[in-house]
Amino acid sequence: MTAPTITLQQLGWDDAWRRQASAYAEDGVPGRVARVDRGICSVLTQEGVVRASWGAELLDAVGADPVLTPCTGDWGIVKHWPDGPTTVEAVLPRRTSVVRATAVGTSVGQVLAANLDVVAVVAALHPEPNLSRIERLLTLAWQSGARPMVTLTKADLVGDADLVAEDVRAAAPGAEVVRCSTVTGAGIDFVRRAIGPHGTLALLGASGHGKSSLTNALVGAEVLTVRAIRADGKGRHTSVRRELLPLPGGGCVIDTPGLRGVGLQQADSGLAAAFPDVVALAAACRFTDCTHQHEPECAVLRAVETGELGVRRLESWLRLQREADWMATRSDARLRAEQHEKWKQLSKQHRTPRRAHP
Ligand SMILES: Nc1nc2c(ncn2[C@@H]2O[C@H](COP(=O)(O)OP(=O)(O)O)[C@@H](O)[C@H]2O)c(=O)[nH]1
Ligand SMILES: [Mg+2]
Ligand SMILES: [Zn+2]
Repeated sequence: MTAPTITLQQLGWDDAWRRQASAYAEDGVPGRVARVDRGICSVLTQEGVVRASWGAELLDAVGADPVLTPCTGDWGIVKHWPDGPTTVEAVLPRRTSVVRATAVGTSVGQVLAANLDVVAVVAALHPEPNLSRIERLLTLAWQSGARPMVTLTKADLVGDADLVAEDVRAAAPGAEVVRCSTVTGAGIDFVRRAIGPHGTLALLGASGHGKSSLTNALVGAEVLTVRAIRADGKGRHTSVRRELLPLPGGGCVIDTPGLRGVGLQQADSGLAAAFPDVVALAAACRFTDCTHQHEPECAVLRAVETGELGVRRLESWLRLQREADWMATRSDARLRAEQHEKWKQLSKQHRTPRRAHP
């Protein structure tokens, strides 16, 4: 369903990427990963879409660090081998990426999408959006390095969209908040302009909030199945694949379906950017290690008392902060375990069998 005349530039290819690519396989061609299914990538190249498995060097790199697993939005070098197969030989270093914590018990992150210019948190206006959930996703969006945005969907379903949008703005300082509707078309042009002719937009949000509908509106065609629940509750069509879709006129959009829980991975800079109001207040606390829960002369608690800072927002920040701290401890623990393992290997090597002395 890809238009035949898409150029790499329309997908975001530029001189800086070209320079980086020149360091890799000369007989390869650049391409952008549109989707990944069980180790096979669909890559958009100058010649169209190619299906590629992973090259030997890439497999080694992934073995050493799973974060290097190719993902939607990556730029890679694709090679056609004379004997048939097509492989991704290398993935160019990501400029930005949305990373979430994977299953409990590991501290390895999962890259949801790479090389994004804008990351939009998608939340429906009806039923009323969950502000703390928006703050969590915004933390991820800020941490990605891309420009965060909030798209409030289904604006046609509510009469007080303005009021709700104001509440969301207070929970999203520094991010653009846009009301849109795929029914009336409101806000779609605004999102389209934010992407620009070479940009990439990723959509983050729970299922049912209108990500696929928004994607279809941007693409101008039914490229994704919009969830339809039959009266008997069966027959849901929800894709679970992350997919990069080129837009008419340039730029692309990545839908990230199937996000239930979104745990934070590394989130220091993301949290600071998502909560600049709390960070500024915290700087005025008496104790530098203030936990903002019971300490005297706590500027954050004082702001809650005066109504300058909402209790909900403070609790949301404390919760995310605790989670990020916990993840940081876990990754420290992983580092220590890895170092211990290396040390064991080394000492094994040096423990050469000694000849028994008589
Ligand atoms: N009224 C209205 N319904 C919408 C809008 N956008 C999406 N929907 C509906 O919300 C449901 C979920 O939409 P979908 O795009 O599949 O959400 P996704 O799970 O986030 O991809 C579907 O029934 C859509 O028809 C909108 O702007 N207005
Ligand atoms: Mg969907
Ligand atoms: Zn404090």
